[in-house]
Order: sequence, then C-alpha cells, then structure tokens
Amino acid sequence: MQHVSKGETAMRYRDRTIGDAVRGNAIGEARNAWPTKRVIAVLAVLLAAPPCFAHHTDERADKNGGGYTNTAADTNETAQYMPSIVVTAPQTTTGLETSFDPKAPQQPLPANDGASLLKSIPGMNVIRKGGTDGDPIFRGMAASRLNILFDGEHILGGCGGRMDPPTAYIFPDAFDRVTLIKGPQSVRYGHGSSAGTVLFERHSDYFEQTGGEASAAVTAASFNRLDYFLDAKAGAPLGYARGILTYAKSDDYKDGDGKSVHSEYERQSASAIVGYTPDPNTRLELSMVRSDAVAAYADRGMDGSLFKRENYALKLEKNAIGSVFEALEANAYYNYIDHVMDNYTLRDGAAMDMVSNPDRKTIGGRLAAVLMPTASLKAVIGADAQYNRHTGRSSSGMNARAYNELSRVENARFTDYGLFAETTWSTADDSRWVFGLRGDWWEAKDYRETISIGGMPASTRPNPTANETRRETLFSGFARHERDLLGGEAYMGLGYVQRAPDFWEAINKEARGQDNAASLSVFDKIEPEKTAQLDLGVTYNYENLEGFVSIFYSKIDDFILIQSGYSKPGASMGTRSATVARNINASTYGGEAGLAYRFSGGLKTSASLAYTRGENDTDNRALAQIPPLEGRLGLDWDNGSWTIGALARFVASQNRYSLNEGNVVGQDLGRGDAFNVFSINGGYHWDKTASLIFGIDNVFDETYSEFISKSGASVEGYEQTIRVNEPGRTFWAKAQFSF
Ligand SMILES: [Cu+2]
Repeated sequence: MQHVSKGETAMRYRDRTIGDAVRGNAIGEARNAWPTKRVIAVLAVLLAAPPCFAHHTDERADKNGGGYTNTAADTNETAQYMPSIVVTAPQTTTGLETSFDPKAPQQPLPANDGASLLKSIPGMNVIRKGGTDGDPIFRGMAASRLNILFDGEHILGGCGGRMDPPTAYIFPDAFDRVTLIKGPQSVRYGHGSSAGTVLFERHSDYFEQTGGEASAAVTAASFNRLDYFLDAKAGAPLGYARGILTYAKSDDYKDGDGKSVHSEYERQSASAIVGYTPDPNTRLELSMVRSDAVAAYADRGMDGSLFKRENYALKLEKNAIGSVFEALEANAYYNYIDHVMDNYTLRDGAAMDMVSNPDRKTIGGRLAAVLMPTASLKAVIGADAQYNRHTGRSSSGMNARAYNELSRVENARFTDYGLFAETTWSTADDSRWVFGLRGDWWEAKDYRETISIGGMPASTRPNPTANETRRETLFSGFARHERDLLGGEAYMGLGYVQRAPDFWEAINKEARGQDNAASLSVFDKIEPEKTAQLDLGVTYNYENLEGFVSIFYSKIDDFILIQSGYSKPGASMGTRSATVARNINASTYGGEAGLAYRFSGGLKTSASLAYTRGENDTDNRALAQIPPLEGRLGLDWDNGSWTIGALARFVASQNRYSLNEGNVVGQDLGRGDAFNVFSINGGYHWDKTASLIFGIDNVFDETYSEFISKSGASVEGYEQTIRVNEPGRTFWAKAQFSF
C-alpha cells in the first residue's frame, strides 16, 4: 500500500520537513514538579559541550534511508532534529504524522519489538509486562484504539491475557519505515483506530539494472543482549528477491537496585520477498514471513513459550496508469498466530503445571484506486475486508505438557467489510481540505459454550450468549483543513470514529452486574465506542529553528472501560473478584510539542513535551491508564564523522488515577512516582557503509517504573515489585554495515 499512502503524503505535505521537540518555559514550569539536582548537573555538562566545530553534514540520512526515495521524510534536514533517537535516525514530524527508520539506532535501546520502538515518539508509551512485548499506548489509548498495520496487513494476537499485542510480532529490522498518524484523521487503514494508526512498512526499490545490496547490524548490550539482522536484496529490471533474517536475545535485565526482573527473551524472524516488475510502475510482490519467540513475563503467573507466526501475502501496485485513474493497489494476506503460555518452561516453583494454547487466524485484503479527476482534486477510494477466528485449548496438572494432543475449541469469529474514500482538494497553492468517510459492516460470533469464572473453587457456567451472532454498521469520517506557513503548516481537523468491541473486550471480559447467571457474558451488552476528536496543530521550520505543537480534544461516548477486582457472587457461595467491561462516557485532551534549535558548528539542542488528561465523565473521576506529563531534552554534536549526544527524560508523578480501572491490557495500580532518566551516546561514521554507535542508558542507574506498567507478580527467585521496573544502567553498542 505504499504508493497510495506515499503519494498522498507527498501531496499533502509537499516537501516540508519538520523536527520535533518544545518550548523552553513549558519545560521550566514542568521541571518544578521534578527532582532538580540531577537535572541541573546534567544541563551543566550539556551546556559545557564544545560549541564550535566543522559544519554539520547530513550523510547519515542517506545511509539510513532504506529503500525510500520519494518522500519528504528522506530529505537530509530530517536527520538533524530527533531528540529521542540518536542523531543517526532520520525522522520527519509534521503535526499529524511522525515517521522514522526502524533500523536506525535509538536511545534508550529499545527491546526487540514494535512497541518498544515506538516509545521514542512524544506521546507514546509502553505498558511493560516483562522484557519485551509491551503494549503501545498513545495519548492514554491502547490496544484496538491504536491500529497497527504490518505492510498493509492486520494481525491479531492469540493471547487472552494480551501477552501478544500485534507489536509482539514486529521485528523492527524487517521493516523500512514506521509512521504514526495521530488521531482519527485517516480512514484508509481499517476500522476503529480512534487514537491513531501505526504503519510498519517495507519497501523494496525497483532495480533499474542488475545488481544487489545488503545491510546488516549487530547490537550488543548489558544483560547479554545480542541482536543482529541481515537484509539482502538482488534484482534486475524484471524483478527482485529479498531476504531478511533477524535474531535477538536478552537475559533478565536488572533494575536500578540491581534486582533481576523476570524478563529474558529470544526472538527470531525470517522474511522472503519476491517481486515481479515488468515496468517501473508495476509491481507484483509475494512475501512470506516466519517468526518465533519465547519471552518471560514479570507481571503474571505464566510466560510465553511460543509466539509463532506464519504469514503469506500478495501485493499488486500499478502506478502512472492514466491522468484521471492514476494508481491501483491490491493486497491479500494470511496470518496465523500460534501462542503457548505456561508456568514451567521459563520458571520454577509452580505447584501445578498449567498451560494454555490459543491461536488466531487472520485473513484479509484490500483494493484501492487513486483518482485525480482534476489537477486540484485527488481521491483514494477503496474497500477492505478482514476475517479472524480464535480458538483455544488448555490443560493443567500431570497431563499439561501433552496439551497439543487436545483438540482446539473455537471461541470467536469476527468479520469486517469496509468501504472508504479520502479526498484531498487543493484550494490554493498553500491550502487544502482533506475529507474522509468510511463505513464498516462488522459481525462477531460467540462460540463459547461455557464461561469459566474464577474464585474458590473455580468453575464454569453455561454461556448465555453461546452461538449468538452480533452485527453492527459502523461509520467514521473526518474533515481537515491544512495551510502552509513559513516552512511549516497549520491544520485543524475534526474526526469521528465508531469502534466495535474487540475480542478482548467482547469475549474475554465479563459483564458487570450482580445477576450472576444473566450478566456473565458481555458479548451482547457492550456498545460500540464513539470518539469525536478535534485535532489542531502547527509546525514551524525556518532557518535554525524547527518546532511543532499538536493538540487534541476528544469526547468518547460509550468508552469501553475494563475494571478488575469487581466483586460478583462466587461459584457456589460468597463472592469472587471478576474483571468486567462496561461503557462510560469519557473525555481526554492534551498534546505534544517540540522545538529544536541548530547552533553553528554541528551543535543542536531539542526538547519535547507530551501531556494527556483524561476524565471519566460518568463516574466523575480520572480516566485510568493515562501516562503523566513527560518532557525530553536532547543535545547533540556532529562533525560528519563523530557524533556525541545526551538525552534527558523527565516524567512527572501521576496523581490522577482510578484504582482497578483501565483497558484490556492493564488497570491503574495507584499513584505514579516522578522520575528522571539520563542517557548519553556517541558514534563514528566511516563513510556511507559503516558506523558504530554506542551509548549508556540510565547513566545514574535510577530505579523507576512507568505509571502504566503492569504490577509485578510473585515469581520464584525474584523479588516482587509494585510495578514491573524499567532497566537500570545499560551499556550498548550497535555496528551497522551496508554493502
Ligand atoms: Cu499468553
């Protein structure tokens, strides 16, 4: 789907590039809430850095540019203003979109998965569960509110306990570009993405002549972390072949107190891609991906001993067809996830073996046409479809390890057909309107014969909605006005999204209410969520100063709230603690801002700020799982060969919380403490073919956890913590080569 999206991006944003980061006095105000001693110490060191060196060059943007050549994102300017990724990462930020190269080094060193990679974007955070496979959360919205696409494909995890969000199947080195589109300001990528859309994209260049190229990287870090990848492609004008292998492993990391966190993982993936290109404007691509992983979880009684993905995809792109009918794109895909979690593969001490083996098959496709009826009007019109089927089997005790002899039991099936249209109408050289409209025909089937209820003793009950089918017609749309300013842009958009409950909300949670028998299943009780959001933003890019501000106000009717620890009648007597789903009305507002200033001599400074406030308007209390105010300050120096950088991350305390409330991933645990983390990096670039980047994350070995992290579980051999702590001081080095 790249050409449609890239074409549109290029059209909407022209060739402007904007850095990210913040307003000095906002940081100053915010800092009052934070411990200041270390901040001052680090700022002093940063400001003492040599102010004047040879003029900065931008070679590294090309080095890391992947296969992309025709978007604003690849212009050299973008290499310079990235406060949270080390200087070698090319990144574009407009108010509405952020994109970067997933292969580029980042600081702090992200875990090897998609969520961790996204954390460098202001406003993005990760709900930590262990060493990898956290859930990304943007502006306090996680799971189905944040649509994640793998090169145009949807993929849904199998785990009822959310061990495998889509990003658990992302191997960053197997992609060429990551883009976040903020808010409900696009309808082209599927149903329900109210908070935003994240596109992980792979793009293989057209070969004008016979040739080949390869890139590779090795990363080594504390805690026996080792990652490597090899990406090799060869081709001729008629077609190409590409293979990508990735591998990553880490032992348990230690927090700032030197305590081990149950977090080890090992992950690997292999992608094979062949493309047929009879001419430069036609591409038929077949791809296959196999991946597997094991991962320890510090937040629960089980670990993931299998995360297996099987994928086949077919893609057709046809560009420059004619003056009115400009381009056509089609894809079809198959994704199969097989997941096993147990309490005996990666940990000791369980009184009884327990294992669960869900799987999910997701099949989908999409057809889109790009039309240009007049010079000032461009439209993308298309249809998409998705079908997914979830099964499970589980066992415990003596026979647990023979679980794969059991037959799988189907528990849910979802189908969605969508039609969409997005138009860009240029009213003048410097202003345009973008409109989008989408309809979805959604259907869900509940195949559970029984519902298991916890408590002592645990038991099962007949499912009151067994074999029921539920249908919803859902609408979404947006209108946005954009106007160019001094090298930047201002925009204002209004968006509306109806989102049907997902598997975790509709199937995996109970209904609220005291009538135990009738209210067990939430399948037919939970209403679709309706989000209306206003997005406003401005970007600025003039001479040595770049900046952006993007703010939003969101009104969410029938927000699907997940509440744990809800007291319900017990199986035979007394009460039990249940996790329920219910609709509330909510509102959120906030935004992100960034500022970057380039001094002479290769020195630049940048800052960013992100804040979201959420209100549960039904219960008149804080909306849960909203990360607190966060600011980042970066200082980088670069002479074309050597780079030196420092990054400070300041996170305020979170005093607005609602105990036991949240989303399908996690619920609030109480107040969140403020913390500051400082990191430094350096690097050397030989020429366009080799570089070495190294860094120390969390230099002062701070012990801290994110407000939204899951609670620490009791795991034998590990100390239990309130939340899963973040890694302590981490040394890392990444060597990159291209041939
Ligand atoms: Cu699981």
